[in-house]
Amino acid sequence: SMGAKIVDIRRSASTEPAISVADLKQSLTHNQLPTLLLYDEKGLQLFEDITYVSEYYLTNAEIEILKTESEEIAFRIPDGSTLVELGSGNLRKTSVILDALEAAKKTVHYYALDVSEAELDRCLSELTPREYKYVQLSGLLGLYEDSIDWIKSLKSDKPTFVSLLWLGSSIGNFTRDEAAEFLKSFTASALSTSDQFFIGIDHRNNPEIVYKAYNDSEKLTAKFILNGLNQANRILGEKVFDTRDFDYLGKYNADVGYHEAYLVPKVPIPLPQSIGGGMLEAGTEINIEKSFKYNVCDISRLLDTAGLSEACNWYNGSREYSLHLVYK
Ligand code: AVI
Repeated sequence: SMGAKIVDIRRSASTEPAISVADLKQSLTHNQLPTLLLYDEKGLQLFEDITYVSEYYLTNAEIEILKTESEEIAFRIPDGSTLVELGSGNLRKTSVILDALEAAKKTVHYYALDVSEAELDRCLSELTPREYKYVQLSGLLGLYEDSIDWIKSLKSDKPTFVSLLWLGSSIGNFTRDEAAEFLKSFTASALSTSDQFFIGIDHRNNPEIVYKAYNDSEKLTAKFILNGLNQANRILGEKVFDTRDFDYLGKYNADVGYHEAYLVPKVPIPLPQSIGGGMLEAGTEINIEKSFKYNVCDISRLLDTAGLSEACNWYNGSREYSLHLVYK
């Protein structure tokens, strides 16, 4: 393709799928399915569609911060350094930062990490008409975990200052403990003391507003969540699940501060032996996603547990969302 170079950094490139039949079987015994099922090529596109829905306030709130603070953010990213974005998805938010780096004449190598080569290619090629002179663009095909080893080897080849971007409230799709552990796994093995992390975090906002963000009137969230079943079928090698047989159910739990997305069969679904056989009863609530929200205490606890210090934070005007710059 004409786009930027894409490097496959998957540990077991193409030999082993990121989600196995055993993973599906295991999670179904707990009435769950892996969240990663949502992110096939189609799922990444559906999520992008969601980011344009006004009820999904997170993206606009984040873009507002990035636009307001773009000079400050560019100032914080050193000349000659490396910028890696975890789960880059659509690059319309990132382009705000890249444009600011270019304007500041900073030579920075930007790497977009995501799980679909086709989507990486499409999103990176949307940036190439900008013809950056200072900013260099590349793609990394792989999972979050794969990027840890990749950063380690990048650093051992040639010492470089690394900034990680983890935007879009992606941290929210981990439990609070998992999020802290995940951040620790970077700081423990891949990051040096001077390196830094930019993390976008959604807040425990008005419950009604959060609920609507995940239960939009255009029903795009429902489409996005139901599409997870298509990837499950591909992994199973047969059409076990028909999306028309399922409802989407969203619940916001303000006490614990998370939204939960469920798939609910409308009719009994026979399961193949490979995932345990038997029937998935109609009405069973199968959780496929949690979206954790953070208040100020949740954030400081996260950073304490992860052993990170905060250099700055920026809030959007209505304080629904914040961006945090942290280091170890
Ligand atoms: C990607 N992730 C942060 C989104 C979220 O808000 O949890 C995915 C999403 N799920 C439903 N709508 C959007």
